[in-house]
Amino acid sequence: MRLFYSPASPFAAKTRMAAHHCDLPVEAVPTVTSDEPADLLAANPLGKIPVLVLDDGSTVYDSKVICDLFDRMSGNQLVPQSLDAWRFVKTFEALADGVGDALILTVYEVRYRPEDKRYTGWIDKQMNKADRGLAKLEEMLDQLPAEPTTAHFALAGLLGWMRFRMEGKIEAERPKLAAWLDAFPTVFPAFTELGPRQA
Ligand SMILES: N[C@@H](CCC(=O)N[C@@H](CS)C(=O)NCC(=O)O)C(=O)O
Repeated sequence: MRLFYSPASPFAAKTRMAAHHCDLPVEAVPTVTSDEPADLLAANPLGKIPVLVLDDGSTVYDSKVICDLFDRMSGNQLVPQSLDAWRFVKTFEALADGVGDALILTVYEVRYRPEDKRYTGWIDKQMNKADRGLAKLEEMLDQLPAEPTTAHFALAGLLGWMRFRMEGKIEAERPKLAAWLDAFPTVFPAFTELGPRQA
């Protein structure tokens, strides 16, 4: 299996950590989405990473579906199967991903839009979504299962990315999440290698 990724992407890091946890062989293919390379667009018309290309050539996206596939391939090593635990983990994962989506839009607004065309009302709206989401994630943190799940990998991807894209924000505003991230490599040592890093 091949996985289109970039070192900074929180969503790609989530799927790479998940594959490692399940001991699934994945070849990581570095990809620059802003170049819109033909092989990426052929694999995912949205031009986003992560994308998984299976050995038979079929493609899988986005990060939630890739993680669900890994979960099925590994005999449910990523998501607990009791109804309540499944609901909690998948909702936590969706919230962490949603915070990432909102924050990435604020980054893209600055990166891709000329300064005189930027709209701070839009950035504020996305930032408010992210801030409400981070508060809720902090509230839910104690209920995470002890064993790593897709919720853990989504949160570690998000917070690891925030550490360099929004330096100081989690430490100043969400110290419980910051402490959780600091401790995560002791629970999952491969975070040091597979967590998001500034390209
Ligand atoms: N919901 C998607 C989000 C993926 C996403 O936004 N990826 C970013 C990189 S972190 C991307 O590919 N951006 C390029 C673009 O939007 O064109 C997922 O969970 O995989």
